[in-house]
Amino acid sequence: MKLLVKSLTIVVLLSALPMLTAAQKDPYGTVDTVFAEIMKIDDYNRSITISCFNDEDVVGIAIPIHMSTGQTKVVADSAIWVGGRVENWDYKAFRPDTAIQCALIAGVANIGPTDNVLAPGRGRLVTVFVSSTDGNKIDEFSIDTTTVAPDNSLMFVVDRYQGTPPDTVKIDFKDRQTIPAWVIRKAESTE
Ligand SMILES: [Ca+2]
Repeated sequence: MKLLVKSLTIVVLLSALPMLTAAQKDPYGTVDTVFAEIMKIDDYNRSITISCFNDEDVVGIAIPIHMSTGQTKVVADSAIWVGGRVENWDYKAFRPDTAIQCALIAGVANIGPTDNVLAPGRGRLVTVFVSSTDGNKIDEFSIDTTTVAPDNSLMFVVDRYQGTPPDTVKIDFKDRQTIPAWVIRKAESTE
């Protein structure tokens, strides 16, 4: 029951936040950036390393991705959070939807009485592994950000308190959602 309540809370949280989006914005310092780095593992497998830069405390992330692969179908089959910057967050979600070649990567820092934050910095969040589903080699592979049901688009949620004590400011819920920049990089092939 507790788990059910927890997941309902998350669904409500994830689905309610995007409705507040008015326009691209990041009023907290400079614009935060999400980087997606694609690496070829072999002819049938790719990895996508998602990292980010942020210069304020962040407590929520939603990073939906769409994969374009020409004729070959792929599945995003796992996500590794270990060693990443949000490893200790209460809730980390990886929700692939193979039918539409999308995956939603999402995280909420605190579900219970914890005070996790993604402090200002730069580095890896998660690595996603992708493989061919139909036995064909992956010739083309590119990704972009997208919007996936129930209305999740690329966004960060900043902490309710911003600034350095004693100049800490409490931020209204409606102003806590930011839209980071999105940068795709291709890692050097080892071939
Ligand atoms: Ca910022």
